[in-house]
Amino acid sequence: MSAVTIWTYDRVPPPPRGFVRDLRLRWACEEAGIAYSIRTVPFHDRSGEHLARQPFGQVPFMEDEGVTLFESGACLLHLARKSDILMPRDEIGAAEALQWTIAALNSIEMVSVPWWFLKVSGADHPGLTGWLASRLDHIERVVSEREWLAARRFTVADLLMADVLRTPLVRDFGERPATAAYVSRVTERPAFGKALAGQLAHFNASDVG
Ligand SMILES: N[C@@H](CCC(=O)N[C@@H](CS)C(=O)NCC(=O)O)C(=O)O
Repeated sequence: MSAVTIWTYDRVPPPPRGFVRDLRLRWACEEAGIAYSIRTVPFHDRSGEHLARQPFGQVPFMEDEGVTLFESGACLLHLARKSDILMPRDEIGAAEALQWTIAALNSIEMVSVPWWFLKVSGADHPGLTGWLASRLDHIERVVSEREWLAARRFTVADLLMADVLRTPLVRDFGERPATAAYVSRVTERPAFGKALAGQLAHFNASDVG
């Protein structure tokens, strides 16, 4: 039994397989060589123990030797403390990685999630669309000037930013070649491939029986 346990749903429909946020935690563990096991909560019955561990009835959440955590960003930062592959040890590199991790969540995903949610609901909001375009244009400039967000090398910030930016609707929203190259560069990492394969195998197995 491994020390780190990652919780996800027992099943989800075909989309969003490959995009459920437990993938972020799997990916971080794969990068850092941290052994992990997967446990599940029911997709259709979010109550009781699930709400005690994740107050919004979402996934992922995790456990690590008595530490229990929800919010994928918090889980990633917790895992990143265990490995300098994810988080540089020097003060400046660590501060940069922390800054860009929060930026992925609070400057990009904070806009991209409501945007795609309204889009798939058939209720496009022009103001929100313009706001997202502006944020994506700024990221396009950033990644056209540097290969990695922090510390001149891959960190947990790239893992999270690439995961936010690889959302299909976001990828299809305008031509941003530096961002496309950045997302490819980060997701070509073998650890991402293993995490993705693991999540797909998990949800595909739930179709059987
Ligand atoms: N801010 C949360 C968002 C978690 C989240 O949106 N999880 C999705 C799966 S990727 C979910 O459980 N959605 C169902 C819901 O929101 O009810 C995090 O990053 O952990």
